[in-house]
Amino acid sequence: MEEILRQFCPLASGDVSLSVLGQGNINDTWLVRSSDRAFVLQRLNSQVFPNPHLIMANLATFSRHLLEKGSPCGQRWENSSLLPTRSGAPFYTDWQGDTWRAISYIDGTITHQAISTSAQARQVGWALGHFHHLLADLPAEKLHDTLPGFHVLPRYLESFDQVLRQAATKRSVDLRFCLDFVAARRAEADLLERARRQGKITVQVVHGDPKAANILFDTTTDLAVSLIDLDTVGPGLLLSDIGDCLRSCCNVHGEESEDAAAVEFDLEMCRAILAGYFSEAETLLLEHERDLIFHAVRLIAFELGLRFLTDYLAGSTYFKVSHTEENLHRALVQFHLVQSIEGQERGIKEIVSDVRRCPD
Ligand code: GN1
Ligand code: MG
Repeated sequence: MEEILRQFCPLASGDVSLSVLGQGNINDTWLVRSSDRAFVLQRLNSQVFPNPHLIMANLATFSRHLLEKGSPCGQRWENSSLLPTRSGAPFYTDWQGDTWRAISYIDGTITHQAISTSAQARQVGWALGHFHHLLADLPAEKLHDTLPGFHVLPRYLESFDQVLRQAATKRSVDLRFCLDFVAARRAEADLLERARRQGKITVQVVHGDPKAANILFDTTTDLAVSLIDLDTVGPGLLLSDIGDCLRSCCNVHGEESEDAAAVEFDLEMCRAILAGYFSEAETLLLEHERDLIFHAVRLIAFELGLRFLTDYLAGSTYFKVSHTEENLHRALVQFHLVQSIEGQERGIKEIVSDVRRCPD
């Protein structure tokens, strides 16, 4: 680690403290503190992100854009940026071929693994809307697609089918539930993709992973300060981001809930998030796109469950796990969330039309 730290700052040993930051499913992250500086150090998962130079190029492009736009927005707002190595490179490759990079640390902030109040939920929506608003005039083709097929549900179904054909996993009760769940819903899975192909929905620069834990809140005011984890920022659908944010933040039990059957989609959180979003990004979404919000949240929860399930069947090589059944349990949590979303279709659609008429 000393060798790696030396790439980013001239530290004498003993002068520095390292602590694990966050609970990401993909990369490894630490907070590095010394007497005169603090920064975030990350080891990128090279299996998930095999082209680190494209990610760093994207980071540089949209960071420049955000810096140029930096107009006041009525509350504290900061964007993290890439810190080059001491020799001026955007990242460091170690002797094992792993990629390391440093990112600025936004002090005086915390993350919430799950959202617990509607004030926080409103802030979540505002922050996502603000992020979309800031990036709305950055042409999507200026960014590389770092994860081809990301959030393309029919592609995930194809790889699920392929993995399932080869899997020799014992069919437990939970696994059978998940397989039946997928079989019953796969026919309508290409709804958003079809609309995208027909040019009916907006492709612009999106975050790609706006889950609860990727939003920084000010430690004192509990107001949103930043969206972090920017590796998936790139061309995508506003509806995927909105859906993913609702999927994560309206599940107040959290993604790692022990009791999958107790997981629910919380309508009051949904109302507060959408009100916050539309207060900041009213004009970005077309009228008929708003009508698709219910499907966007339903489908992205289904997609994440399917991704966890596929990874479970493939031997958990994508998402980090601490035990062999973890990805199956995560899939169950998402599928129970889908059921709760489906059961509240009317309520969710009513909220969408309420907040569109009166975002405040
Ligand atoms: C992964 O980076 P991290 O761990 O926050 C995943 C997201 C999922 C999320 C679920 C690149 O995000 O798509 O929604 O786990 N990121 C990637 O927690 O696959
Ligand atoms: Mg991520």
